[in-house]
Amino acid sequence: MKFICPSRPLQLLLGSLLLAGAGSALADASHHQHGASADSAAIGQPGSAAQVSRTVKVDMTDNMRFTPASIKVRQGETIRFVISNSGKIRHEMVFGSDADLKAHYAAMLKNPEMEHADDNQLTLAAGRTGDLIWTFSNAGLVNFACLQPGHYDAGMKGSVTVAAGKTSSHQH
Ligand SMILES: [Cu+2]
Repeated sequence: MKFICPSRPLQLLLGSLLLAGAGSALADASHHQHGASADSAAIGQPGSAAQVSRTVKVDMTDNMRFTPASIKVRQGETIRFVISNSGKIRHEMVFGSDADLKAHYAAMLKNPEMEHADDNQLTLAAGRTGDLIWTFSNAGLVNFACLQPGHYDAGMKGSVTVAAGKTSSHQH
């Protein structure tokens, strides 16, 4: 099977128009790179099993919802998310800023076969359950979503509210 990229002739056409000096209006309509990338450290970092303070169960279903979709933690907590896919199709839980998730989702839509695996996500086949351990080091909102094509648009997203202040310890 042979694929022909439809954007290529257009780019060539645009290029020749620009060279001919007739392309200023078209140049304005060309794609602009979204430069700003959120600081990934803001959402926290992978945690270790020894640090886990709490387990939170999250269920993913084919009606494109996380249950619960709203989770509250305290700054400094390390949470073991026990994530289940009780649907019949693949789902995933990906942590990120809203901007990062949107950008990642757009990339997934362009390339649905893209395999993506990272510390901040867990992709599960139908019926599977898995763990993701995450340390929430900063107060604020950490978003999560399923970036499988169509799922994010259908509202498969949620958030973790990280309350300010370290969890109390018994240091003297
Ligand atoms: Cu999904």
